[in-house]
Amino acid sequence: MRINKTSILAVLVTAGLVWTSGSTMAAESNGGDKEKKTGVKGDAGQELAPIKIELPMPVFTGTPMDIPTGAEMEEPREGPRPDFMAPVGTKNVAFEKEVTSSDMHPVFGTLDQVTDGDKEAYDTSYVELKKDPQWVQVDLGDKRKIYAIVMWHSHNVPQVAKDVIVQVSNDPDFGEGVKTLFNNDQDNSSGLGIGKDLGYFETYEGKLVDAKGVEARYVRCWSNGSTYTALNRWTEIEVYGKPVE
Ligand SMILES: [Ca+2]
Ligand SMILES: [Ca+2]
Repeated sequence: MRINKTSILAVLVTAGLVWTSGSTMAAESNGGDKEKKTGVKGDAGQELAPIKIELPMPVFTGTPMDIPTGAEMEEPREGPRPDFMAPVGTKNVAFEKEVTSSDMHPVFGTLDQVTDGDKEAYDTSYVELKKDPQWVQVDLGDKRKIYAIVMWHSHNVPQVAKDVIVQVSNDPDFGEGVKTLFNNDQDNSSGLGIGKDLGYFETYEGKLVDAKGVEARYVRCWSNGSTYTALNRWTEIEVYGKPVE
């Protein structure tokens, strides 16, 4: 009993130190403008509403012990993620869409798990790809106007996915017209450019990336293991968008 209590205290103290050092970093706004309400108009005059994201069950509280060395981390959010506003009718257009990968033969699970709607933290809810930088790619089937991408790598234990990069293109090979929406590979170890975004802790809420209405058919998401495993785990990718008018 004594040992357990001491261990828990050590975790809390360590976490506290992590927060203290992390809190000096600029927090990412993530598009969560609190003044926005249903019925407000967007830049193009269209009516906006909060997107509805169905969340899986949280399975832990607390924070990872080992944040990547030298990585600039996002300040943890207090309370739930603020509503993300997008034009009325915006929904997940990635559900059950085809998934390809740099590793077409996963270590564990199958690629279709990335868009099957199961976002839970069970051991059977993620697909596991080999180590080193790997990507998964969702084919939306047609060009879409994309407002937000929400991704869950793995949220069964506290961890930080490394070198998270989110790109879109209309070229399935990502040879041209590539737009990078998020990149926290701050030392450019993946070779796609120096990432200016912050590291973050995986949680049941997933990570929401503001796509600002970009038009694209393919979404490619990179990672390079996590603080928990060198392998690349993917639970789900959701792409909130609308047909291109
Ligand atoms: Ca899934
Ligand atoms: Ca890196």
